[in-house]
Amino acid sequence: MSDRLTIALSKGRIFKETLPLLRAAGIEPTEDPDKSRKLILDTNQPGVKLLILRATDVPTHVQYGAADVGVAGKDVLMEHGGEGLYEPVDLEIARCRLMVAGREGEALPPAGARVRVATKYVNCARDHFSDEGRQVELVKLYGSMELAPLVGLADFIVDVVDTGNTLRANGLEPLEHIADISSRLIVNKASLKIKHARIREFIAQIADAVAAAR
Ligand code: PRT
Ligand code: MG
Repeated sequence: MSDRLTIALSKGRIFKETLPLLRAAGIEPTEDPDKSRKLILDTNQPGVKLLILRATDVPTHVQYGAADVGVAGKDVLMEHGGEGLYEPVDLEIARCRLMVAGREGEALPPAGARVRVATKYVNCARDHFSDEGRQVELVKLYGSMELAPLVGLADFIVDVVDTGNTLRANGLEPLEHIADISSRLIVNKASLKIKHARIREFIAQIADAVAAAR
């Protein structure tokens, strides 16, 4: 029983980039989550299952022990707060940068001026701007943040940026760097105690695979 391992993942880029790391740990899903409608996927190992979740829900499932371990972007972890979670390995995948962006040629005004910022990262944005001594009005969105400055919903956005193509395509430009982002292996603290040997082995296998991919 204590050998069972439930792994929380999101589909898309995190699933794709985690797959080779899981393979190195001897774990192969028997189905492709982008083709299956199943939310619990079996693997070649009888005790190992994958939960397919929204990226932002991965830390919550691991925090409450619905999954023993998971893979989540540092952006999602910073926003979540990370309570109840160990974060033993930087997987060095799904890299991007958390940035402040705005309309091309429009700088942030001096601190003191009221600005409105649209983002799904309201906690990260609040912390960042308060470090700068700025009071900002935050508008919580769940996606397509790049649209907000174009339609007058906000002056600036906080979002993750990879190539910068999405910003450019919408007449926006990056203004401030908040954090370098990559995905992390996260572990439920109680699981680590109860399934110590199995999870330690899994962490070591994943860490070795990350080092080998470097
Ligand atoms: O898509 P969904 O709303 O379901 O959830 P999600 O966007 O949180 O999940 P997903 O799978 O898109 O992203 C999962 C994780 O991948 C994020 O939490 C980040 O840690 C990481 N990551 C790496 C990225 C990107 N690169 C990225 N480019 N997440 C999102 N993007 C988006 C960004 O929001 C923007 O719209 O891609 C666009 C920018 O890309 P460029 O290349 O045009 O700059
Ligand atoms: Mg997305």
